[in-house]
Amino acid sequence: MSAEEKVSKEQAYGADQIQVLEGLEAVRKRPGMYIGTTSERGLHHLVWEIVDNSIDEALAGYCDKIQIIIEKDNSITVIDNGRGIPVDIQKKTGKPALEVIMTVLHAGGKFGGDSYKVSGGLHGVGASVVNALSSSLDVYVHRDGNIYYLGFEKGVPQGKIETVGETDITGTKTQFKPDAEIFTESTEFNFDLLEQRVRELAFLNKGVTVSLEDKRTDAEPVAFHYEGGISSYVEFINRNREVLHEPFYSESEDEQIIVEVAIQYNDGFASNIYSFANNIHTYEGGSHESGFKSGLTRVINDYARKNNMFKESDPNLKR
Ligand code: 0RA
Repeated sequence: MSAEEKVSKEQAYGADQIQVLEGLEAVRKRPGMYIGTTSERGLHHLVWEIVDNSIDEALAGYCDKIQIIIEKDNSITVIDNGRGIPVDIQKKTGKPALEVIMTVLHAGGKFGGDSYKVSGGLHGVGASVVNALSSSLDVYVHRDGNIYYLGFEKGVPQGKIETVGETDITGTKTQFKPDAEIFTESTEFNFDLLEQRVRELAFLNKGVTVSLEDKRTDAEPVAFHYEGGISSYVEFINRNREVLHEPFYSESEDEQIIVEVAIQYNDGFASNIYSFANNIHTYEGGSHESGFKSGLTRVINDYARKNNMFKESDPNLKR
């Protein structure tokens, strides 16, 4: 590298650093713009932003275990057995991928790579926002036989990545403590609230074990793992009802869009449809849900007509 090249590279690096610091400052100044609210809900949202990255690693096929631990001091540890966040220097930024993921806003789409972030939190803003809103955040990466460490305070890296040991596993461990200066209402995590979503994530991501442990109490950790995925979910929803059959299940893919459906009728007359898109419960439905309803109604009507289950004069079933 020539002297000029070196200077221009250093300037680019300096400009980059300023952008990062400005980004972190923007998040801390208006956290609501990034996580919706700094209430209990926003506090818990931080957990899902970190867990989503592990879920994405699971969706990519590299991770089948995610552990969430509420520590005694109400910090949160998330451990996955994925590939480990890359620590090598990125060409584009001249910085380690790990540092970029943890400090650059919207390093979504995913982490500036060519794959897209699939699992979405409510706002899908990523680890850097959690980092900015945490008094401390520590990442340990197990990768290539080494354990790498990088620590942050209020999003700012406290040094360079260090090698702190050797390992024969791969994965990422992130521990963060939400900043009490930001979460002024409460920095205490609610086990039941976390457990509900942990169970849901396990139903929605079949084969992935998601566990939750509360070190503030001496309760046993809970772990959820459903080989049946959303089929297990409908069985769970119907657990206190008379069911009429085993769940019907179908999965298909078209133009990289994967659709999964599980149906199980019970002896009641109320219909409950739960729809999700990218792991997010779409409470108000949408074209995915209404399209499904129309399709199901049409198929049932066609079947019933063809098999003379209606009288000629009977109207079709309505959706
Ligand atoms: C390999 C490549 C990339 C990310 C990861 C592994 C990875 C990230 C996280 C975050 C939490 N756990 C993780 N485990 C693995 C980058 C891929 C890309 O840029 O598309």
